[in-house]
Parts: sequence; C-alpha cells; structure tokens
Amino acid sequence: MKLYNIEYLNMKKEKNVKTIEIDQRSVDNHQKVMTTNDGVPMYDNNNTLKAGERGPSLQQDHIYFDKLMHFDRERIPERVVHARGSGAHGIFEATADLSQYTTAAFLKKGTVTPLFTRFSTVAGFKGSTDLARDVRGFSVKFYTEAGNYDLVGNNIPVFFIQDAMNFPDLVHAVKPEPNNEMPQAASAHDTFWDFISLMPESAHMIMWTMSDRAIPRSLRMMEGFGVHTFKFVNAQGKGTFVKFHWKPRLGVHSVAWNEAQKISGFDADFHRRDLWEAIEKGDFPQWDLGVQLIPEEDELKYSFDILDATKIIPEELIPVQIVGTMTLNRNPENFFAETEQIAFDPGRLVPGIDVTDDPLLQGRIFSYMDTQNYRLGGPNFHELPINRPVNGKHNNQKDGFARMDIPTGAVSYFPNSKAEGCPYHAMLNGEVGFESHKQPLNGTKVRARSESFADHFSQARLFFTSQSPEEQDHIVNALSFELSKVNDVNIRKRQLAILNQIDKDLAKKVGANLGLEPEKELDPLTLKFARQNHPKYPIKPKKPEVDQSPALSMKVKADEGTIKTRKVAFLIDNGASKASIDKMKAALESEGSQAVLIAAQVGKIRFKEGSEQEIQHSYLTEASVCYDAFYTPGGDSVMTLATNPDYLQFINEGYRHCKALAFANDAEQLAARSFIEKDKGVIFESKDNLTQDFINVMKGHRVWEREKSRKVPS
Ligand code: HDE
Repeated sequence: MKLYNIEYLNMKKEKNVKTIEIDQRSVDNHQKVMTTNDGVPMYDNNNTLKAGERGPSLQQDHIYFDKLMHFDRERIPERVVHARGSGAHGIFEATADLSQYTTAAFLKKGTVTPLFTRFSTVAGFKGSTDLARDVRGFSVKFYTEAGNYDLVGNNIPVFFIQDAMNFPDLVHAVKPEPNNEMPQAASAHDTFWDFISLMPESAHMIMWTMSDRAIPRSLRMMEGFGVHTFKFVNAQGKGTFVKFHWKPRLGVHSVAWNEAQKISGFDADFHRRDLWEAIEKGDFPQWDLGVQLIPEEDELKYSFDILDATKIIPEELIPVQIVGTMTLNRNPENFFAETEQIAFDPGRLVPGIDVTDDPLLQGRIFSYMDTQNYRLGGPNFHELPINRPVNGKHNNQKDGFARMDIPTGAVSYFPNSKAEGCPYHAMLNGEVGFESHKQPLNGTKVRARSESFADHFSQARLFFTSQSPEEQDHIVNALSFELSKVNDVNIRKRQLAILNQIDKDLAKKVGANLGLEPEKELDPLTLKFARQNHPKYPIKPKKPEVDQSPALSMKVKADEGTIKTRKVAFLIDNGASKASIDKMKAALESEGSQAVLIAAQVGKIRFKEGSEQEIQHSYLTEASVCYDAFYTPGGDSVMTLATNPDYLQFINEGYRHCKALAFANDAEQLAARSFIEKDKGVIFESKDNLTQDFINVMKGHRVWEREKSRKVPS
C-alpha cells in the first residue's frame, strides 16, 4: 500500500520544505525601481497630480488612488481572542516509536517536520502589553507530509468552562467592558469575576491564572498543553486517548506581579522581543513534546472525566513520555504575512489523530474555520503562503475571493471520467486518507452536562496544595489584587465562598485582604447557576487518585536549573574595572548567559585600566525588571554609582524581585546605601565565591524566600 505520494524534504535548520516555499514568495526591493501595483515604474512618489503647482488634485491620478486604495484597506479584523501574538518558524523531530498507537506520519521516529508556532495572550487587543496576567496561547502548525496538523493549545492545561456554548459569554466577561471599553488586557474587573463567581467549573483554571503561570518570564520558558484529551488511531483502527504536553528545555519560569506591571510600562513588547532576539542570536528555543496515553478501556476509570477540559491527568498518575523535540529556528520575514495571517484550527487533523467527545473541543471545530473565513476575507485563506500545506492541495473547490491557485482543465467535480477520476479519494486506490476513528455512537438528543463533570474543586485544591509556600502566597496576592479591583462586594463574597470550597486557608487569607469572612457554603446565586447543569449540585466527589502533584509547581529543583540565555545587567560607569567585568562576563558566557553593560549614558565609557568601550544601554532606557540578575563590578565607578539614584533603584528593585545580585570587592559598600540585606542571593566577592555562587543562585531562578521581608518600597 502506498503511504503518501509525495517527495518529502527532511531538511533541518532554517531551510526546510516550508521555508523554501516561503522564501520563493518573498520580495526583495533592493536596487529595484518603485512601481505601481501593476509593475509600472513610478516617476514621482512625492506629489499628487494637480492642475497647476498650487492647484487642486486631479481625478485621473490613478497612481495616487492605487497607493491610497491599498493603504485604506491595510487593517483586517484582529483575532476575537488571542489578538496579540508572536510567532516563529521551526522544526519538529520525532524521537520515539509510536507506531503501536498512531499512524501519524510526522510522529514516526526520525521524521523532521517544518512548523510555525504562535504564542499569544488571550484578552488584550493586538497592541496590548505582553505581560498581562493571562493565559498564553501555544499554537503549532505542523506542515506534515500528510497535510497540516494544528495543535492549538495553551500554556495552562485546563480551561475556564466545560462546554463551548459558554465561550462567547466568557470572552465577553473578560474583555474590556462594552460601555467604556475598559480595562485593557486585564481580568481584574467586575464583569469577569461576576461571570467566574457564577461558574464554579472555572475554579481549577482560576487557580492557574492567579498563579505565576499567567505571567511567564519568557515565551521560551513556558509549558504548552493540548488541554483536551485527543485520540491516537493506529493502523488497525484502534484508538488510544492522548494528552499533549510541551516541556521547555529552559525550564518553566515566571516574573513577579509587581515586575509584570512595571515591564508593561518599560517594554510592552518584552516577550515578543525576547523571542525574536533569542532566535536572531541562534539561541533557538526548544520544547520536548510529551504524551500521556490512556487506553480506551480506561476511559471511565478515573475520579474525573478525561473528556472534561477543566481537569488534568496528574503526571504522577500517568507519566508524560517524550516523543520528539520542537526547535524554533527562524523569525518571520513579515509579521503580517506570517504571524497575523496564519490560520489555526484544532479541526485540522491528520491520519492517526482524531478528536474526542469533549464538548469544549467539539465546539472549537466550528469556530476556528468560521473565524478565519471572516478574518482573512474568504474561503481561500488556505492558499496564503503561511497556511499552504507542503504536500499540495488537490480538490474540486473553486473560485471565491482572492483565489491564488490556478487549477487547470475543464473538470471540477467528482466522480468524473473526463479527468480519469482525479483528484481521486484515497479509498479508491487503497491509499491512506483521513478517516474518523470508528467510534460507536448512541444517545438521546439532549442539551445537558454529564454528572461526571460536576466535581469542580478537587483538582483546584490539588493545584493549590501542590504549590510551594511562595507560590501559594502569590496566588493569595493575585486573588486579593483582582478582587480588590472588583467594585461589587457581592461578587467578591461569591468568589470568596468558591475559594473556601477549594482551600479554607486560601479563602481566609484572601478574605483578610478584602475585609471579608468567607462564607461556609456557596452563594445561593452560584448554586442556582451550577444547578442548571447539575440539578443535584453539589455532588459528592470521588476520591482523587493523587493528593499531591509536584509536577504542578514551578519551583526549580536543586541542580536542575540553567542560566542559558538569561540577561545579566552589569551596572557600570566611567572608571569601572575592566578586569572585574571580564572575569564575571567570561564565567556567565561559559554558561550561555548574556552580560549587558549599562551606564549613566550611551556612548563611550573609559575603564579604570584606560581602554574605552561603546555602551548601548543606559539607566535612562533600561529597567531593572527587564534583567535576571545584577553585577556591580569594582573600580572607580563605585564613587559615582553611590550617588546615582537610577543605579540604586536598579539594585533595590532587583533585590525586591528576589534576583541574584553580585558585588565585586570595591562595590560591596554600595549595598549598604540600598535596602539590600545580605542573604544567599546577595553575593559579595569578599565573602563568597563570586562567579560560582552568583551562577548557582541564578540557576534557582529567584530567591523567593526573600519576599517575606518586603522591605523595599520600590
Ligand atoms: Fe480558542 N479561539 N476557542 N481556545 N484559541 C481562537 O480563533 C474558541 C480554546 C486558542 O495563534 C479563535 O483564529 C472557542 C481552548 C489559541 O491564531 C476562535 C473555544 C484553547 C488561539 C477561538 C475556544 C484555545 C485561539 C480566535 C471554546 C486551548 C490562538 C481567533 C469552545 C486548548 C490561535 C482564531 C492563533 C483562538 C474559539 C477555547 C486556544 C474564535 C469557540 C480550550 C491558542 O476561533
């Protein structure tokens, strides 16, 4: 049996079958005369055609109309959610033998598949800040030899709601309020919490979004999840349930909320820039793809329903097996043509992978295709370079706005004899084509929710109690912040009652910050809405299989961290010791980290030793929150830094945000002028092993224990 009838290029790095195709479409203007859209050379691109030099413009100026007509139509509707995003090209290399479970060609061990990945925030508009407290989209389009496969996931493994019918309401609640269009890219407002406090099924997701998972340090340092349970189908037609995970090679890390707020002001493109710069430098971000496999026979075995998108399958219950690696190795040439025009759709499946009956997933199948048709202006969006499958598309669909392919011949129907029956469907030739998994179906038509979806709190509790004490504090702080921003006290009370069902201590702490005592029972209004779906709500939950899941905590395990690609600010001024700089720089660079010299102003600075260097970054343009760690070298610069308030702000903030700070011998006195107190994350050359201790603390990401003292007013 013929598998796939195409020649497939298994090229790695920047050149692969997809990027070669993209490059063929790219336009280079170098040394070219400017033309109209019809290729007519333009003589004058400065002046409209007029009746006399000071006269009115003429209607026959088609060159001006040609230019303005295009300009007037430059904007397309932004995505209704996930409008703000950043993307990159890459490859996926399959490393495990999954043939027992799936026929998916791109998962065959050794296969290399080109892909494009887009990360996004959900609620904000296209121009909003990257650092909003929000879920991050994590969408991957694999250009496989059997057509495009889209894994359209998030950086959080569960979702707010269980059924697609509630999606527009959820989005309306979180987006800026319709009367005044405020607030932008923020869930801290009445309508969001009004909705959430009436939908206890959101409890688990709320624990995740109020945790630091919702404010990643970098797009390169977040996990990705397919969220829903999908199905693998093997050559015998047997199904196996599967959950997809992306595990970042750089570890999972976040910033602090106070930092996120400040980064939004200093660099609203922080995540976009970080991704772009890493790829430009050749620090290609990588994720391992993992799967959790559940035999069909085990579908109903667990205390939760595997079709419920508000539930995870704890990794301690079913381990994640690594099956391949994604490497992002090329930035887009053109943001609009690639990142904006890419059209994801969880319904784009390839042979060997299918959807399950998860009612959230089922609802997505319609929405994505529909929204792309609208957003990209018609049904030919598949023909845009970024969306085209690399194996070619052959069917009898014709016409429509902006058709780019030119199908040949007189036949556009099937069956036909005039074109020898072509294009033929795979079954005619005994070839492999997409077949839905042959799943027996049987049921009464109802609009209803399964009782197996009714346990809303067990996994919310599992998440909360699996966090480190510092992570738990952050959740308390985030909930306190968000609910303080809610004006309606009834909403606060309702949500507090939900938190009380999750964890009493959590509710007590948040309540204390709101001046409220948590109610023991759910609010009658919450119950009323929950009983619409589950009339006997609350239903006694089944005993969970695990009551702790260390995999849910982001806390870096000893010796597991890396400082690769981390940015360290070297805070200097004229007179700084070059020897002191070079020693630390070499140590950091040997671990793949980056030293950035920051001085009072850009331009040349002179070192103590006499040499000079051009400086690109100054205290005027840089902010402490955009760096991972700080080093103050020795030398005469110490005198000027001591009286520079911008410098002191840098180190105070770095200290407040629990980052590593190192001081060379002469510079140690500067710490005394700040709020800094010596701890394991404050490294003094005289007392510690300067470079090694600094690196070790950075490997742990943050010294979160320091937060307790909270002595820095910055
Ligand atoms: Fe989406 N979602 N979604 N979503 N979603 C969109 O499609 C929708 C859901 C996700 O980078 C839209 O092209 C419905 C879950 C990502 O281009 C739209 C439901 C998950 C992206 C849409 C969900 C996601 C989108 C808006 C409930 C995680 C960005 C623009 C049934 C598994 C893709 C667009 C990109 C985008 C609908 C729920 C992830 C309207 C109806 C659950 C990553 O079609």
